[in-house]
Amino acid sequence: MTDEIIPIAKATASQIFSGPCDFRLGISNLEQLPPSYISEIAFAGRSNVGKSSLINAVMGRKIAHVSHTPGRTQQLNFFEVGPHFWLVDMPGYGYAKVSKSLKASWDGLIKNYLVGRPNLRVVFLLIDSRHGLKDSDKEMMKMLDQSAVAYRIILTKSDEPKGSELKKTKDAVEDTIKKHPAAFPTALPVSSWEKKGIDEIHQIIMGLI
Ligand SMILES: Nc1nc2c(ncn2[C@@H]2O[C@H](COP(=O)(O)OP(=O)(O)OP(=O)(O)O)[C@@H](O)[C@H]2O)c(=O)[nH]1
Ligand SMILES: [Mg+2]
Repeated sequence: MTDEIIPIAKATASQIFSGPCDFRLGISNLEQLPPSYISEIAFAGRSNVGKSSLINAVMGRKIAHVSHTPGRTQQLNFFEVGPHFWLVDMPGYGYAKVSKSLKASWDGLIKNYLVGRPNLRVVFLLIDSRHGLKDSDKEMMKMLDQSAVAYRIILTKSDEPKGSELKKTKDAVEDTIKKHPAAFPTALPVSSWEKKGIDEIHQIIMGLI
């Protein structure tokens, strides 16, 4: 049974993820938010965790800006994936080096978008596999729980830590997420550089749209 179903799902995923994908708009305040008529999938996480890189890996092309310098993505950027769904690249949170007022404005934008978007199907909450959960991640998880937004933890840059270190971080993260009602109970390690975990993300998205 499973052998019959998986190839069909994969063919559809490959059509969708290699089909058209266009940058639609970047917004820095919620009044510019487009109407919510199509499913959205958002990528959130601390600055420099690898959100834009993961969006590029998921779409198999360079659409989102990547930078060594934290704080590169400064708006909510919306990408339209054919007629199927929109991907949302978010500014990072927890970046200490921007001014207090800019930080407050990004945090407000992120928070208000996440809690007020009925067509938001899931938030991929990215955690750096080298560092594990930070206080700012825990605050974000609490906020997502309170607003009943479904989220899945993704462990980025899994090409960096040793296998044993990665397992330790994954176990610790999963221990914590058990206590968070809106979180999917397992954490998915990915590497945008090595294209690991990308098929799994395609399948998760396919299950939601
Ligand atoms: N080792 C490794 N580094 C990665 C990977 N993905 C991204 N990076 C690096 O991490 C840095 C940040 O990547 P971005 O994709 O710009 O991260 P971001 O979360 O969008 O950052 P902001 O927009 O500033 O919040 C860049 O130097 C990337 O090359 C990965 O899979 N493995
Ligand atoms: Mg970015």
